[in-house]
Amino acid sequence: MSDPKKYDYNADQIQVLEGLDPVRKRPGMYIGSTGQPGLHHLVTEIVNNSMDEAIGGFANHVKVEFFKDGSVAVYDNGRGIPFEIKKGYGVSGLELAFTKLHAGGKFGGGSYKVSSGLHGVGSSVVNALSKWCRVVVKRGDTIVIQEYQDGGKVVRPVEKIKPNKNETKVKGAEWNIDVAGWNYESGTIVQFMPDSEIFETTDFKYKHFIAQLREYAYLTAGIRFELIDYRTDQKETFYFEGGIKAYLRALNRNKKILNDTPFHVRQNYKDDKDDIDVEIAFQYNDAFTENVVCFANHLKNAEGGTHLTGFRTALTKMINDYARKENYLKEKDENFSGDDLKEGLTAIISIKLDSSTLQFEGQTKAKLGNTNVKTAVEMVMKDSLEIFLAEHPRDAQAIISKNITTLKARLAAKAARDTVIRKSALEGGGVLPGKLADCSKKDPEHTEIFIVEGDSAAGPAKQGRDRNTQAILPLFGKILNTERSRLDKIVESDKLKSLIIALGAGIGEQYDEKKLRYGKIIIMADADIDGAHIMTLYLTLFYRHMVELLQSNKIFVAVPPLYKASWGKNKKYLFDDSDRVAFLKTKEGSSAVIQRFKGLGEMNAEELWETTMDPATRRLKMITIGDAEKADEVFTMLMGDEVAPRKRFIQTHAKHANVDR
Ligand code: TTJ
Repeated sequence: MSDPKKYDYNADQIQVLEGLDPVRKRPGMYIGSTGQPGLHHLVTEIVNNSMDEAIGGFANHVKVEFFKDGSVAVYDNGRGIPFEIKKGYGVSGLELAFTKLHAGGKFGGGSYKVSSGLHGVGSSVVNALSKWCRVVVKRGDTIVIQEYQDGGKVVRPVEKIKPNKNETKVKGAEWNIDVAGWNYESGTIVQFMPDSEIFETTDFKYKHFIAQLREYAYLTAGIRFELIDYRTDQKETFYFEGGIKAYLRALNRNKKILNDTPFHVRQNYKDDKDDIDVEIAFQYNDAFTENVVCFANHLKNAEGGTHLTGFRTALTKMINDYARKENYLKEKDENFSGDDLKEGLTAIISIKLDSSTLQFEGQTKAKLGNTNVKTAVEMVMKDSLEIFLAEHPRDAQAIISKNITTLKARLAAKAARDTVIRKSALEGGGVLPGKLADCSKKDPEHTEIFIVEGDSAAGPAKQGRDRNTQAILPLFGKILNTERSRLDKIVESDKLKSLIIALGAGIGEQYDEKKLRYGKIIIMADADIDGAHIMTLYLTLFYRHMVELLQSNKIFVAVPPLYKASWGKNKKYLFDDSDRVAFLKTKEGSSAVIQRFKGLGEMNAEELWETTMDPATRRLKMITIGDAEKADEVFTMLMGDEVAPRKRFIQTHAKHANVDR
C-alpha cells in the first residue's frame, strides 16, 4: 500500500517544544471539551497511535481494556515506542513523547497518520490530563516501563522489568495490565487514569468504543481489535478480512442486492503535491434510500466533503458513458443526473493522507475540505469503475436498470406535476372560482383583491367594497401546510387552487407576473392568534411558491381597528391601544362609548369600508421579504420535523396559541 520507509522513523525525529502546563490550564484547546467526548478522545488518541503502527504494516492486534479502578489500557503488537536516549536531549524518545508538547511534531511526520487528526493532540496530552499513566514497551527480550503521576510528572524513569510479578511506583495505583499475556515479539502498552479533577465525568461509555473499534476494524482489513470491559465483564472482538467490503455487506444486510459483485478499489494516488490513499466500495440494493459513509484518516465525515464530491462526479460520468456506449441510454434519452444514481446506493469512501494537512469544514467540522482529494478520488474511481463495468456486464446491467427506473420516476413525477399545475392552476379551465366576487376593471394597475378569512366577514366586505376596483375572495379555515407539501399537493387543495386561479399568474417555476390579475393582494384576517396563524400560512405560501409577489411589494395586510368610539352623533375608530389611551385624554373621550371589535365579522359593510377597505382612509401594512422569511421560520418550527422547538414554542405560548396537529 504505502512505502514502508515512511514508517522507518526513530527517536531523533521527535520535535520538542514545551512542557505540559498549557494542557492542564486549557484542556478544551487540546481535546475539544472536558465532558464525555473529551474523555473518550483520550482513548481514541492512544488507540490512533496503534492504528498508525497497524496501517504501516507493523501491528495487527490492538486491545483496549477498561478496568474496575477507572483506568484504561491500550495494547498493540507494533514495533514499540523507541526508549533509547535521544541524542542532544539526554532523555528517551519515549519520555519526550509523553512529557513534552510537540506541536506538529509527530513521530516521523509526513506519512499517513491517523493520530493528531482532529485536535492535534498526542500521548503527552493524554498524560497531562491523567492522574497517573504508565507505558510498557517490549522489544525482543527487553521490556521497559515508565510511570507518571499528577499530570505527567515522571515518578519512575525508564527501567527494565520482567514480564511477571510487577509492582507500580505510582501511589495508590494498582498493577492490572497483563504484560506476560501480551506475548508478542514486540509491542506497546499504555495505561492511564483520567484525572477526575479535569473531567466532568470519568465514566467511559463502553458502547461508544464498540462502535468506534468496529468501524476501525472495517477500515483496516486484517487487523484484530479486542475490547474488554472488566467493570461489567463484557468482551468483543472485531476482525474483518474483507475490510470495507465486509462493511458494505453489513450495511446491505437484509436488503435485496442488485449487483452481486460489489465494486471495490484500493489505490494510492500520487503526483508532485499529493500522496493520497483511496479506498472505495459500493453496491446497489433495491431500496430507495442512499447510504454513503465517508472517512478521512478513519475519521467519519458525516457531512461528506471533497472525497464524496469526487466520488459522485466519477460515478455519474462513468455510468452515463457506459450506459450510452452499451445503448442502455438511447440517443433521445437524457443523461442520468447525480441524484438519479443515489437511490439504492450503499457506499464506503475511505481516504488517507498526511494528517497534518487535513482540513475540515461545515457546522460540525465533519466535512472534508482538502480540494486535492476530489481529484484523487475522481481519478481513481474513473479508471477502476471503467474496468469494473467492462469486466462485469451483468452487474453493470443490474445497476443501470435501477438507475433507469429512478430516472423514469423522476421524469414521470415532473410531467405529472407540470400537467397538474397547468390544468388546475395556470389555466383553471378559463373559469374563475365561484367564490370570487371579481371587480369590473381588468387593469391590474387599478385593481386589488382582498383575501378574506371566514364567511362572516366576506358578506360585509362584498357589500362594502368598490366594485370597480376591488375583488373579494373568501377563503375559509386554515390552508394547507405548504412547508411539507410539494407543489403538486398544493395545487390539489381546493382553497389554494381558487386563490392561484384568481391571481392568474401560476405558481412555482411557471409563475408569470405578467398574467397577474391584480395590483395589490390584501390579506384580511382577525387581529387575534388565529388570524396571525392564518397570516403565517399565507405568507409562507407566497414566500415559498410565489416569491416574486413579495419581491415586487404586492402583498399587503389589512389593518382593521380594534375599537370604535361613539359620542352623540360622532364616531372615531381607534386602531390600537395607544390610539385608545390618547383618545381617552380628550374632551370627547370622557363621554364616549368605546366598543371593541372582536373580529372582522362584527363590523357591518359601512364600517368595514370606512375603516379597512377605503383607499382614502384605510391602513395597509406592506409585507416585505423579511416579514415572510420570519413567517416561514415560525412555520417551519410549527410544522416541520423538529419536535423539540415546536414543543418549546407551544409550551411558551400555550395560553394563546391554537396550533394544528
Ligand atoms: C517508533 O519508531 C520505532 C518503531 O516504533 C515506532 C512507534 O512509535 N511504534 C508504536 C507506538 N507502536 N505503538 C505505539 C503506541 C502505542 C500506544 C498504545 C500508545 C502510543 C502513544 C504509541
